[in-house]
Amino acid sequence: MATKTWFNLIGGRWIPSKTGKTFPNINPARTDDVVGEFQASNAEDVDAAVSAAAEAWKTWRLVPAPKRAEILYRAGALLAERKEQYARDMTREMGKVLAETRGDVQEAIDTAFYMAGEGRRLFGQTTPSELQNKFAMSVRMPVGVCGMIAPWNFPMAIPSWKLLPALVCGNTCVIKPAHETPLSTLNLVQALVDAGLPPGVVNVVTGSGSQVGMPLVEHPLVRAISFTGSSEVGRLVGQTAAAHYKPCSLEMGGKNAMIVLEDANLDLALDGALWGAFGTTGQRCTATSRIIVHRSIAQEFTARLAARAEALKIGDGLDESVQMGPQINRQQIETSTHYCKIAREEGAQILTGGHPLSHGALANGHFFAPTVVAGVTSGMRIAQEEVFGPVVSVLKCADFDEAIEIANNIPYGLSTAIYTRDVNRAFRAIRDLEAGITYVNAPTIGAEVHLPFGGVKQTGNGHREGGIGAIDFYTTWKSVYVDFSDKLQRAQIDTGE
Ligand code: UN1
Repeated sequence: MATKTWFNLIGGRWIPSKTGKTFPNINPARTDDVVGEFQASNAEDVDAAVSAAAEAWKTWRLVPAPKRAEILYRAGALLAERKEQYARDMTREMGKVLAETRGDVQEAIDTAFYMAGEGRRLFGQTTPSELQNKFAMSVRMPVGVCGMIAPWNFPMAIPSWKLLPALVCGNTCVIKPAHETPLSTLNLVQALVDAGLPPGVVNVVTGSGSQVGMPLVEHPLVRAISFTGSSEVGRLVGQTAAAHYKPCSLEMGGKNAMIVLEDANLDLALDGALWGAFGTTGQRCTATSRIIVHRSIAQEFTARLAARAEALKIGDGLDESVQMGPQINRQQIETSTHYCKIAREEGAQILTGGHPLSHGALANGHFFAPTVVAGVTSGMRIAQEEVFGPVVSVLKCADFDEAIEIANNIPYGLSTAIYTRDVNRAFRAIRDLEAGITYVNAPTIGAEVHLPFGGVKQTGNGHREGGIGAIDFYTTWKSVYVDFSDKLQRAQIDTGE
């Protein structure tokens, strides 16, 4: 079968890049399977897309928000109809198992319905004026053209977190999907187009970070930037946006801790650890990558975790019986391998895994064995740096206070979890864990779309996706004063004294 070629969406037309070049999208479970050819775009394509978005903004911003929302409702319904196909496409381009890619599409459906609901809210405030016969209020205004750069690990959910709130607020968008997973973003945008989104309101430009991402961040007509990805690239994006005084939302790394206290339900904690560490092959910024276990139960917990990790069925995520798919590419396999080597050199013990898998049906894919590292202490690099693979470290703690101290002793602050049946300690953990998200008796993954998503410290720069945080980012406040006194009234001066 001939490989299908996919195009950029610019001004409502699916068109090739000005470069005339494409790049292949490769299935990470079987690298001889090419999902499609995608446009290898450059700054010229970005410029065309931004111009189309700027033109479309003139009318889109005037469409009443509840009407904009109707398009989101229809898009949500279309995504629900197409869920199975889009999930299969996603497993093929990204690798995670079908149950998870169905969840990823579901997250976009949830976002569509939630953000459509916001179309009838977008509340501002009315407030008394300090002067007589004067009315004061604040209203949310759209920002303008928004530039978005998405990661490959949630190829539909995360683009939906960016596009859908931006749209309901009256912005127009140019999105660069991750180089590894452009199809899922195109699928999401196809649903929006089929739902009646006017031309130019969303534009998609595929390609690399340097050729597409950076020109998008730098473009003078782009008013705000939303980026999800590595801390390394995020720093560059943030600095560039700052140089142009653009609001910029960065969502980056994590080194998420799960605390398991001595009174925890151990079976439950094990289920959580397995899902948190090896779901999405550990390639979530919320992945459980450190488990801090009370020393009295550490031996039993670690042995059982290693046994369960070893028993996971690894393979092509399109096979319903497979529990963990491949990593996204060769480079990620090298990173996982490298960190296992570092852990050994630091004196930690690899209880299971620690190496790529290439036997039998796994020969053509980027597979890595689920890995449990024991004997880890908080200062080790394996306990400090993000691996973004199926590698989890177990650390011991003497008590609750030490557990919190270890959990907080990292540069990141995205997600955290605590397993305990003691409500007092659970609430202290909620208060004391330095993170944007804390779970009690559940693993570090599983955020829902109507709550703020993001973190503290080097995880982000203070913005939130999801929930009302997204509406805050994609709108700007306008304060409005209406003076009906028919005379000049001077604030702070005509005080009536
Ligand atoms: C990510 O880890 O990059 O909470 C996003 C979760 C998902 C989203 C994760 N709903 O794990």
